[in-house]
Amino acid sequence: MNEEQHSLLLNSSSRFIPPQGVKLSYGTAGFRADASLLPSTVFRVGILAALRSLKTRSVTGLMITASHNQVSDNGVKVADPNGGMLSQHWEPFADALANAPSPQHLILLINEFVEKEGISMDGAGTLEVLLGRDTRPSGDALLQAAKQGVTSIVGAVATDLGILTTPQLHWMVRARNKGMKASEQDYFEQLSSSFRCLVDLIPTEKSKFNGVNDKVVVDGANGVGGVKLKDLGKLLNALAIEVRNSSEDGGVLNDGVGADYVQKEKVVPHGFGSKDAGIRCASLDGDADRLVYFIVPPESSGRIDLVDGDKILSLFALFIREQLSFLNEKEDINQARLGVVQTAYANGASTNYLKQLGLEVNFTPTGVKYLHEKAAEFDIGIYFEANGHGTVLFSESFVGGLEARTNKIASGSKGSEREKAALRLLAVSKLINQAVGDALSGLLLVEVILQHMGWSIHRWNDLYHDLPSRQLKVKVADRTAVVTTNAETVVVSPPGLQEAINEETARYPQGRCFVRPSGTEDVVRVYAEASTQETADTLANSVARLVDQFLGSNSS
Ligand code: 16G
Ligand code: MG
Repeated sequence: MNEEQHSLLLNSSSRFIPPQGVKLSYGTAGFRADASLLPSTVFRVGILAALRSLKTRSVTGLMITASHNQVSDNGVKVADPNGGMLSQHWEPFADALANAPSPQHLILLINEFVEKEGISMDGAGTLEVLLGRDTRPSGDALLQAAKQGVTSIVGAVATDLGILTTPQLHWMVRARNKGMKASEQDYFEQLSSSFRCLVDLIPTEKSKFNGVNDKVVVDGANGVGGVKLKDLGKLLNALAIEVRNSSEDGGVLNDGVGADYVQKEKVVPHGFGSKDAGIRCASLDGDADRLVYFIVPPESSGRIDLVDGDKILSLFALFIREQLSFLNEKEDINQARLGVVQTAYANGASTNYLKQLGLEVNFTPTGVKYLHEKAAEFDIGIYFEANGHGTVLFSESFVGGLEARTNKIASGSKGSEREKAALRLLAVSKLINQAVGDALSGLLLVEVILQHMGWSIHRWNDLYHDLPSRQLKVKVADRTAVVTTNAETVVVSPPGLQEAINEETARYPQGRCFVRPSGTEDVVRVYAEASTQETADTLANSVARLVDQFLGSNSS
């Protein structure tokens, strides 16, 4: 690096000294910690995002959020030029940067890395990083730190987009690099116009949607998602959205609200209660990249019926499969490959259901980056985690084929069932966020599919019945002592643990159980499924004890 670059980095990084004794890791989805510990990390991730832009000669993104975690936490992650997660190949560099003890170490690391990667730091070309943050009070100061990191690389521009949902930022990075319109207004317009297009294509005999149920009530986790959903809702005629727990309502972010709370605790979020019995309700997480639905049963005493990511996946799969069957009726186009991707947390009943539909079901380890990568192998790949992270990916060649086909349809005419199916699939590819799972676009797709089918949330929820399950966490001395394989379903280390789990699981009808080290917390997680709630609980508890025995320390 030249003199100018060297002194720029030295000056700026000496303003951001990392806290002592804290080791940070990029983890499953970026750095997360108490916000007070993060200024130097965020500054350094700013440098990383600029270097990534330099390497790829494309726009990258940097998002400041700690998602569903408590309001005093914050976090930072990078969006790659295609709008997806940071290339995994750069994660070790992110860890090293964040933990470099001094500005001198930092510069040394950067020098080594740019040489290894063949990045020329000559200041040539346009480098740009788009910056966004959620509604956390610490977000603004951290965004300023990120800006200083980005602009420590000669020639790099930091564009502050202010408060956004995480998926909006990913969408904008992708759109910019594709040369498409990429503002927030463009995002809202693309989502709302493709939604309208799908509504217009609803078969007339099905369009008498159950009037009692024509409103969806959404819990915004007291975060950014509710605000953005209200803006989006203004552009939609065919759907009434009532938003509760929006950030401007004054509640605490993720406190007794939001998709993570609703999915894990299976209870109503604040602001919901018996008055909502039977109504279609949904919940977003703090940065609006997770979506779950729920029903408040009559006389529920706080419990809900959860309609989770697995059911959203099943609904999407059913609809897309139906459209593909229309499309493939006359065999003049190649059969499209439709694949679904789940993790071991997917309820066994959902996997059975998807297999019964004749679909190819694939499994990956937990974390969006793994599911996304797998789903991208198909013409249409649908992925969801049970916790509500997920989206639908369309290959470029498949979309190209749909475009060619729909261009032929005379304007004004909606054509045959096959042509309508092509138009619908094309609209889905525009409605659903192709960069990353997005609760807002996911919600619109769920809503329009329910209208298309003429289904209530109850009808949807009855697609299959979840097997009872239980999740526990075990605090251990060293969670990295647990090493898994086969999409986290089999423990390879410590030796003997898997055999012991197998032996225990075999004693329960429909028993299934796995353990894995968390990617975000210092614990080992246990998941168990069985034919009754009682036996699922017993299996989970027994296996938690086994983990304890093999690894030592205390379970909770
Ligand atoms: C992160 C992941 C999520 C995963 C969760 C698992 C992203 C954007 N988020 O929130 O996909 O389900 O971690 O947490 O990838 P765990 O490893 O602590 O169980
Ligand atoms: Mg999130």
